[in-house]
Amino acid sequence: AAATSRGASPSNNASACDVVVVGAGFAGLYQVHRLTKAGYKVRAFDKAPGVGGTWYWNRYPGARCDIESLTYSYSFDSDLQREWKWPQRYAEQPDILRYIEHVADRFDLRKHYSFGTSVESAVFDESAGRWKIRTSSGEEVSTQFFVMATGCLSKPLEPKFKGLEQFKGERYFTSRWPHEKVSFTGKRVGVIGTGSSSIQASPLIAKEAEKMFVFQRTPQFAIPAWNRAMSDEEMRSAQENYDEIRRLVRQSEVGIAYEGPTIGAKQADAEALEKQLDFAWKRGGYLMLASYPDLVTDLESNEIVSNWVKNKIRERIKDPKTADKLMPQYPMGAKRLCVDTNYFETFNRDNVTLVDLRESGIESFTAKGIRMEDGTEYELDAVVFATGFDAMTGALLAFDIKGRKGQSLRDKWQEGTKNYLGVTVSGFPNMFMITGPGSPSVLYNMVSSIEQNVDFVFDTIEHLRKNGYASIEAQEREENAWTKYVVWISKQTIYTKVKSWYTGGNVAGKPVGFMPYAGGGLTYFEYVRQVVEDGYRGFSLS
Ligand code: N01
Repeated sequence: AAATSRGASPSNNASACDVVVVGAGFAGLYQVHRLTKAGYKVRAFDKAPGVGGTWYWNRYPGARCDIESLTYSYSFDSDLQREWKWPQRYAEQPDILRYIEHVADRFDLRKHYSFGTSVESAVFDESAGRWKIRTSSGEEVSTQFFVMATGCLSKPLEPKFKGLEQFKGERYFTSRWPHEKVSFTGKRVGVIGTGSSSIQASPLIAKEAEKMFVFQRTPQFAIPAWNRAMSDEEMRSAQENYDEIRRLVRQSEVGIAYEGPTIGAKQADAEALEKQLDFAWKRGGYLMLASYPDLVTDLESNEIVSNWVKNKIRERIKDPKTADKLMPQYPMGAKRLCVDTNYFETFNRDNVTLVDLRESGIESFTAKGIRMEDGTEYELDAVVFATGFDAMTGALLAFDIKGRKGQSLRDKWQEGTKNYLGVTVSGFPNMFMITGPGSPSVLYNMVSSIEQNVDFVFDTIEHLRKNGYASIEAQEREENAWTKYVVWISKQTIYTKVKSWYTGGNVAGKPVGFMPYAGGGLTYFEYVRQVVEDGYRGFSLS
């Protein structure tokens, strides 16, 4: 099916299609599903040999989702959600991967993909009004539309440590974990980083290793997951009440099913505050940040809750000196809040040492381990890099994307991520990003924000087809206004108070700004709905 009745039409070339989708994670698969079901000719690519996206790569011990599985799952098909059984409250990586594989099979999506194939360049041909996509297999595909479903946290960050090449021990990245079991038994292991990945992996590595050293640059907040198996009864009840679960998700600004207080933390009296925080703590997980509605916008309220949480963390650590070192010193949630199982208790073990990089930094790697600036040496058999990602823009800028007049996205974004609605970029017609910078993405339940963005892209392509348009492009003026609005909103929040992957501050040389849309999912969805209702306000259709 040719996508539009007017404008550029596919040539007879077998490599021509309506839409190219990059990525086989939650976003890419759903996009491919929506488009192919409606008859579009789609070519899709992923550099991994299989589906799963982030859940394909992140196989480190303890990897699991920090959003409850009942909501961290597709809502687009009621049979799918009624039939699937989640074994645990927070699913672990193998279960999430199994779910994604099931979806790929159920909707027969694999046949549209070339796996093990990276996209190496995408160039907009202005005279033809089409994109030329070149892949690692040497193929060139001509397409009318081009969707980057490449994920927010998919380009690993590999910090350059002096002397790393000399190190003779084993090296692992949490974000590229081997498929076979890695054994740490009898080994001295160094873990670098204390973000979500390390917080999940370290307690399990500590159980195996002879000795584990955690190299911490910034202490993190973590809330217990209180993970547990889902009983048959609980799962059955959820399956029967899925409409209600999704309704609660849809009315929440963070995309998680919950109902919370309507006043701010600083307005609550002491007794009510204690009761609410105790309730939130016992419920556990990411929702601690939603225990009061003003925690990301009001520093005073945030401080009240941050201090309460720090006291809870302190109770979990036996040695007061270690506890001091593990105390976060920024507003809770400004860096992505972590969800843990026995993280802080891990530092009570005799075989675990916290190495505080604020006291002395890493001077270099040596053949045998790590030498610190103060001369201390740690002999290590293995090092685990849990050093995070070049988030939000890493995958979008990983290869050359060239729009009108040969302008590259890298050049356009040199000083920041200009975009319209987080889905489109002026100068790059018919190109879409799923959960790109400027959309709620990582501040919302990822699967739900993916579904909304994918539906928007699909509806837009359908709108063009039905109305005889060949092209859609964000107008520069609207793009500037949206970009300014995203920055303005971020400045009303705690998120800009600390360096993090949200701001780009974790990557040397990356422009620092706040990338996701922080105004809340509901507000964003309503904004996008209005744009569409106003006849795609801010877009040029031709
Ligand atoms: O990465 P991170 P992550 N020397 O960037 C440190 C999602 N996720 O992979 O904070 C020393 O959070 C760095 O230190 P600092 C989730 O959204 C979800 O853990 O920059 N240390 C930090 O401690 C999460 O937020 C799940 O000072 C260095 C750590 O490495 C996001 O992915 C599980 C360093 C990186 O932490 C990223 O999490 C896992 C250096 N040169 C991930 N460079 C769940 O669903 C970096 N660090 C639960």
